[in-house]
Amino acid sequence: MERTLTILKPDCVRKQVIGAVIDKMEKAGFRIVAMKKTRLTPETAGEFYAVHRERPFFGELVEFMSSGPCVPMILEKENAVADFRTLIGATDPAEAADGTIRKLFADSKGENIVHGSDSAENAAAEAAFFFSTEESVRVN
Ligand code: FUP
Repeated sequence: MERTLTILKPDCVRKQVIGAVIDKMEKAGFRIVAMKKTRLTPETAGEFYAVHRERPFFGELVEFMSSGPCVPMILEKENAVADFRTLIGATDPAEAADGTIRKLFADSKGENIVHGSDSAENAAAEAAFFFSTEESVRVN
């Protein structure tokens, strides 16, 4: 079993498609280990995306990610990291495969509905960013 960290981003919350997106995840075999609604500040959003600090889109990314509530979740499944990235599709929804979450729900590369960790190591760090050990205990 492997874990990945996702965030249902502020556009997902605003569009009221949290349920539809989670349904896709559960139907694809992901178990929800932890979930909460929270709101990032520009500071915490910048910390989460620190790897992109020098990129030209960093300012917009931080502004967007702190623009409203979001829903971080820890998901579990065999091969979770890679399978989840397949399920969400390419960063730019215009390039995402048919049937993927970003193709179905996202408007643009900047506002693309969901985050998905890019490695098991980053998933563990990102999970710890949002959740305590107690909150991350497996349910069944
Ligand atoms: P992904 O792993 O698909 O979430 O994409 P990246 O880690 O490359 O990018 C993280 C976030 O930065 C994206 F979700 C949206 C934003 N971004 C842009 O706004 N423009 C870009 O050209 C690339 C990324």
